[in-house]
Amino acid sequence: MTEKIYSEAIEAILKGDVEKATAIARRGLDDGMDPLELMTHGFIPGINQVGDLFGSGKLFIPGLVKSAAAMEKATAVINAAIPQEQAAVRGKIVIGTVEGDMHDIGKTIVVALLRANGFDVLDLGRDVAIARFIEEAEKFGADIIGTSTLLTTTMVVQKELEEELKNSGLKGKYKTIVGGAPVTQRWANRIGADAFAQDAGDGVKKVKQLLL
Ligand code: B12
Repeated sequence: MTEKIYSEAIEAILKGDVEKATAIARRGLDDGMDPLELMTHGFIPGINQVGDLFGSGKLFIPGLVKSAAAMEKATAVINAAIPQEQAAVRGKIVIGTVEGDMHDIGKTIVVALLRANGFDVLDLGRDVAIARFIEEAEKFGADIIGTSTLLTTTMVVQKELEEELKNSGLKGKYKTIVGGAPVTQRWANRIGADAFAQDAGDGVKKVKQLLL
C-alpha cells in the first residue's frame, strides 16, 4: 500500500500532473501517513528523477516547469500537515534562497519543519540579496541566518554572505547554516559557515546544535 502511493507520487511528479499530485498528497495524509515519509520516499524521488531527465537532455523547460508546479502543490499540502510542537520558541531563524536563484521547494520544507519544531522562522522567499538577509536578521533579532541554493552558479552568494558578515563585524552575532542540493559540508567548511544540513530533518538537528 505504502509502496504503491510512493510510486504514484513519483509518477504524478514525472508527468507534471498538478491535480493528481495534490490528490495523492491528500490521500496519503488522510490514510495517516507521516507527511515527511511521504515527501521523502514519494515526491522528492519524483522531482529528483525530473532533475536527472532535465540534466541529461531528455526533458525540456516546459516539462520541468510542469513537474515543478505539481511538486510545489504537493509540498504545500504536505507542509501544512506537519504536526506542530507546542513547545516555547526555541530560537529565531531568518531563511531564504540566495539572490539569482528561484528554487524554493526544499527551503519551504525546511521552514515548515523548523516551525513545527518550535522555531520562530522568518521566510524571506527566494532571490534574496545579501544586504536583505542581514537587515532582516537585525530587525527580527535572529539567532541564525539560513541560506538555500540549488544552482552551482549562485553557491558563491553563500560565501559572500560570510564575507559580508565578517566585514560588518556581525559574524559572531549570527550563526549561519547552508543548504541546497549542490551544497556540502566541505563547502560549508570552506566558506566558514557554522553548519550544513543535507535535508530538512538534518536542518532541525543542526539548528538545535547551533543554539546549544
Ligand atoms: C524543481 C526545479 C526547478 C523549478 C523550481 C521551482 C521552485 N519553486 O523551486 C524551476 C522550473 C523554476 C527551475 C528553474 C531552473 N532550474 Co531547476 N531544478 C529543479 C529540480 C528538478 C528540483 C529541485 C527541488 O525542488 N528538489 C527537491 C527539494 C526537496 O530538494 P532540495 O531543494 O535539494 O532541498 C532539500 C535539501 O537540499 C535541504 N535544503 C535546501 N535548502 C536548504 C536550506 C537550509 C538552510 C537547510 C538547512 C537545508 C536546505 O533540505 C531540503 C529538503 O530536504 C532540480 C534538480 C534537483 N534534483 O535538484 C533542478 C536544477 C536545480 N535546476 C537546474 C537548472 C539549470 C535550472 C534553470 C537554470 C533552467 C533554465 N534553463 O531556465 C532554472 C533556474 C532559474 C533560477 N534562476 O533559479 C539545474 C542546476 C544545475 C546547476 N549545476 O546549477 C538542476 C540541478 C537540474 C539539472 N539536473 O540540470 N528548476
